[in-house]
Amino acid sequence: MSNNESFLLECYQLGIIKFGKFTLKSGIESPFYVDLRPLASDPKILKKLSSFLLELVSKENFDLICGVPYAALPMATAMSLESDLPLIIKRKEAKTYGTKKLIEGIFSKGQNCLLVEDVITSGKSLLETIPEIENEGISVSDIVVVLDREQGGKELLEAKGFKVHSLFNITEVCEILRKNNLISEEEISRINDFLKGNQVKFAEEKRLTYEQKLENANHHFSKKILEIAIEKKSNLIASADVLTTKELLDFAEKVGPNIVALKTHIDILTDFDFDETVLPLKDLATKYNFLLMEDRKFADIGNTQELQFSNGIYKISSWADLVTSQVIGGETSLDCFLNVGVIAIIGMSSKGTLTSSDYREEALKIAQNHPNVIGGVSQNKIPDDLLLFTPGVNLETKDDNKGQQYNTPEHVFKNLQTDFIIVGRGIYKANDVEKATLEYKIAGWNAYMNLI
Ligand code: 5BU
Repeated sequence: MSNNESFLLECYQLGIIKFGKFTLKSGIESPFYVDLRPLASDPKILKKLSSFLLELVSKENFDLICGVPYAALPMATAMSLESDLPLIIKRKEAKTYGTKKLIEGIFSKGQNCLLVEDVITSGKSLLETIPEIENEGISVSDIVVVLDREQGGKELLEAKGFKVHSLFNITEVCEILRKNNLISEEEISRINDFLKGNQVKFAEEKRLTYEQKLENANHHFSKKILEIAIEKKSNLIASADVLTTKELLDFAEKVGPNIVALKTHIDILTDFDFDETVLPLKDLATKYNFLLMEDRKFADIGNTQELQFSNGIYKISSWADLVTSQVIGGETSLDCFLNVGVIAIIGMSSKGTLTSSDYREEALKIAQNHPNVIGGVSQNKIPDDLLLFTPGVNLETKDDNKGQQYNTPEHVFKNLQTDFIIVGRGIYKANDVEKATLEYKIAGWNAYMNLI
């Protein structure tokens, strides 16, 4: 990952760019909204930003530096501190008393000033600002901007003889966010349309309700999980990534009343014993009405998967209601999964995953065609005929330093229209597991209710 790319991702976490439907001052509806002001509230980011901006020009060419108010003021200040270029301040309106000055600070006629702007859109506000500076006898030749929205501003200023140096343009931003699974193909195509000057059509973001999905469901386990969701008002799956049978059973007892399914990695238990582990777990699943989902992620030829599914010490087929499987072995490799609901791995939540959009497209075809498959795990929207399961959900953190990438329940419902959230450490590492379960249950359910 380039420096620029990782820096952009850091900035993105501060919420500086949002996708959706925004009405601009002009009344036009834009598919994205940019506000760089939060960058100034993070000193480390502001410092890095100032270095990146200074790298765009040779500071020897300038005597002064000036930010266009207000968003670029802290940026220009940080750049002045780093480069030793003296700062001048341009007021938004001239003072009505005293000196009536528009430019504050120490400068002399004939000096060349580097202008700093946060976002360039049409370029009109810069074209108003520049003459006000030039009126004081200061010359302006270069402008550095953090983000070029690619709506003609850069070209307009360059046609007038100014050099515009931008750190990012919106196309690069989209590309970086797409590579990191932070923006959907649909959003990108809307932005491309918008940049081409076309009016953007926003589809009504209505999702199917669990009741509607239940009506359309054909598989025993897709019906079952939807019925539980409706009955418990929950779309929460707790991931029990614990190491002993005791911890697993204690955890199931605590989360059981509020979840639709308990997800296991049964092979990480250090003391697995079929009778001691599986039988009481099945009892708890019956007692609290949740499904057992074994996150085995099968990834082999059909014959081997069949052996792995029913044999060995775990005998998964005898107790799991749902299993996860890769589809890398092709459609026929899924034939062996009888009497369970298969959840196909379409896209992964980890940084650098190879589940590219081409891969996901092919994986979805297999998932949609196979009668054993009830849904998919993905970080992107999937078609309505499959249930969407989304891990990488945490209310508190953004990553785990091991490649996991987290989003909030609200984000995944709104942006992916997910059906079920999968939460591991957010719950099993919490001091109060029951309280954390309720928090995630309520956050997931409210996020769903807001969309229907
Ligand atoms: P966490 O503690 O909330 O990060 O746990 C997430 C669980 O979901 C964990 O058991 C993973 O194996 C699982 N998971 C995931 O995190 N991301 C994926 O893309 C897939 C599974 Br597929």
